[in-house]
Amino acid sequence: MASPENTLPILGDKPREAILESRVLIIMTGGTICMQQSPSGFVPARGFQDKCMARVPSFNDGSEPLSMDVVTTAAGTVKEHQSLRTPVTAYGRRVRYTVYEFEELLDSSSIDAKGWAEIAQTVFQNYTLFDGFVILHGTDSLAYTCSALSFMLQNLGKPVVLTGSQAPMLELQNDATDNLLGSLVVAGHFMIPEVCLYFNNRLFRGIAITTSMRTNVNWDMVHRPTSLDHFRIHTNLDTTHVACLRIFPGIKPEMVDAVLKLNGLRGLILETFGAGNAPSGQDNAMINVLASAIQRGIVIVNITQCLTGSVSPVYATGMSLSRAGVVAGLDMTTEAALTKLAYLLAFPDATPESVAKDMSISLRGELTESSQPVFRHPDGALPERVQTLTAMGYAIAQGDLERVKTILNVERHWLLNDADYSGNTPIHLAATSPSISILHFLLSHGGSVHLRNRNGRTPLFLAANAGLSDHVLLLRKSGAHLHSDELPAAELLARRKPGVWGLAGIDPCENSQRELEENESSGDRSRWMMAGSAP
Ligand code: ASN
Repeated sequence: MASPENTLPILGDKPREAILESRVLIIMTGGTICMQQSPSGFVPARGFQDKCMARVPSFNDGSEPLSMDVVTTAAGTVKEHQSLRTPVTAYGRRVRYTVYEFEELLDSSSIDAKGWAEIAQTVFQNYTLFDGFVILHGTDSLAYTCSALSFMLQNLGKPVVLTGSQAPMLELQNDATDNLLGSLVVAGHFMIPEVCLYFNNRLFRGIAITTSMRTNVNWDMVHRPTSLDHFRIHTNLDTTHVACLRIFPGIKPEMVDAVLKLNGLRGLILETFGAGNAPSGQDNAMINVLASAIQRGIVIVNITQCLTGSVSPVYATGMSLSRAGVVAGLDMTTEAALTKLAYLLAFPDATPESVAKDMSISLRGELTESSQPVFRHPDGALPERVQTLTAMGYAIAQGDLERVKTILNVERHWLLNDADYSGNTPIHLAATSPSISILHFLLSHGGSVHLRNRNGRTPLFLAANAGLSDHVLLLRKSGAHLHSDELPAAELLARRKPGVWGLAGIDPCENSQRELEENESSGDRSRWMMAGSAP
């Protein structure tokens, strides 16, 4: 496929391709990974970047970044941060990163909804400045935080990778180094727009195990936002009116009733046996207790205690639970179910019916709906892959929406993230396609607006460069912003020919030529991003 890009100025003495690097913000919340021994046992310690990363060659190639990175705290205060770079990875990029430490570093057993909100706010405040985020966290409540963030971060377009360790990074033998390096590589290289957990060389979906990986990403399993909307956060979870109860042999209906009568309770996760079974009790007493709570407006969700498998009404006891109005949580984990319930109940217009309905459908890939099609990975069948990409590129260039639909709909969603030899994804090509409806179609099927081609260009840059205002507006509406590395070139082009650059977030009148030169010479592009485009 031909590149749709015009020739652009090359900044500095190296071709842009040679300097392509990803920027990752590491958010340190605490946990064993940063802990040190104290008289009272292990406690979180500050100074992780200097103490644990700066002296390790795989985390520091020794090159000084030209500028400081700018990090905005959850409360909105802007702070300058020293950044470091990894050596060039197997994927031909360096990852430039900085560690931002929370004011209070926690043992994760103490985290609550306030801590989750602080993480979400920090990602939100820094969203346009970084390509991906790594959250360092303790392992005790890691699964809960992953699930909560999956619901709190809406229309997420960039990777958010959580990790931690069982042994502190400063211990001679630890699992922290591999977990951190792996997370950094995933956040800096793979456009997986989800909250993920990286541990022990495996990548998991934040709300359910998704895939094992080293270098192979099963792209068809990646959950992508399909609404044409900006990234936003929802930090209000109702964690105080939900509870979780594990069924055990001999559990009395009175015990379940006592929990269901707790003051103000709005939702209960019931961890049942096998495919969703619970003892029905003498004369159906258990079912009656559950049914009357549901009538009082309490949402009860059925989750299996088994590590794999799904709740399905194959047994009579399971059937009677669903007849009583208990929602089948299918294959959701307890953590996902509990945080999802807290998320849904916090909406001002939530009703027991609306919450019950949403609990059984997949919002972030947290459960497998039985009707959901299972996609097959192309297994790296190169010639077919290239043929399909070429056919797609041709259809986009021709503005042939029907053909684009046909190609994508034949189990080929992996195409959305794939790129031709110039690094252009279908979204890059659609950004300059004669048919805006192709761009609309690909975006609403989950194409990423944040991937950059080999020249480091985003689809937004290409659309603005081509002067296509409708394409620019649609991309902006879908959360696109210019990458900090593109801003000097965009400013230069906008000055020569304003065209539609204003719509892309560039305001040449606001920033004088002198400022541009100063910023280019100091390499401080982060500030341009802040002035140029808001999330
Ligand atoms: N107690 C620690 C925590 O969750 C455990 C760990 O990180 N391995 O913060």
